[in-house]
Amino acid sequence: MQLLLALLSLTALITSSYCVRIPLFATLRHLQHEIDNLKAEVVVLRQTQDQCHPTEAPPTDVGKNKDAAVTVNFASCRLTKSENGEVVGRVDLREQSDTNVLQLRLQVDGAKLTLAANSKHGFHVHTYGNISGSCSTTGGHYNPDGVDHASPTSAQRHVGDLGNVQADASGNIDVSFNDTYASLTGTKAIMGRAFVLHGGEDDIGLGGNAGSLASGNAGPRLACCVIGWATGTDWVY
Ligand SMILES: [Cu+2]
Ligand SMILES: [Zn+2]
Repeated sequence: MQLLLALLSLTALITSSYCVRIPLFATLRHLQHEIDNLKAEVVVLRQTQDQCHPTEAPPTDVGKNKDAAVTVNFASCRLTKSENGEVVGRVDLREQSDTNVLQLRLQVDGAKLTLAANSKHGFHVHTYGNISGSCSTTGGHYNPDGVDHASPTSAQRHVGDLGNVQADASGNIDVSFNDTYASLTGTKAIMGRAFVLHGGEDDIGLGGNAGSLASGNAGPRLACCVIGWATGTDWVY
């Protein structure tokens, strides 16, 4: 409206006499001033619109990476005879990051340990990965929770409680099994600790005495090994 009035004034001035030159210039300056004001308002309006409707693209990676890369870890060790360090077997392990299942395979040459046919033997993870002084230097069952000895399927157990393994009719051991409590990584990690194969059967904490609640009365430590990382190239389950 102001612009219209100004234009009307300008027209009137142009059609009037030469002596109104000064008011004409004043009106032109006023017009220029109005135009500058309008330009400033347009700038402010554009800025406001940008704030209400940002021009940046919204994040496009929302919801992606739900299936993070699955990693698979392997471990292995060679079981050595407690009395002389002779290799008598091996333990192989595999664990996949998207499960809580630790896969184990234990193979023992029964003749080297004179295992009886179909005999049962306690098999545990002991605390220390030190077999420099035979298997006697591996400490007790790995037990970070400070609870009693039990079976692998008990709600509460030593992390190291893997129960019993059984020899076949020839006295050899070749068993594959899973455990869902012990792990290669995290707070229940057995890495760097020791497997111990015992001469007797583990009573899984049901023997009714202190030895049962501590270690299952599984008898002498026949063979052991220190758990270390492996490539998995010779993994067989
Ligand atoms: Cu043991
Ligand atoms: Zn135990």
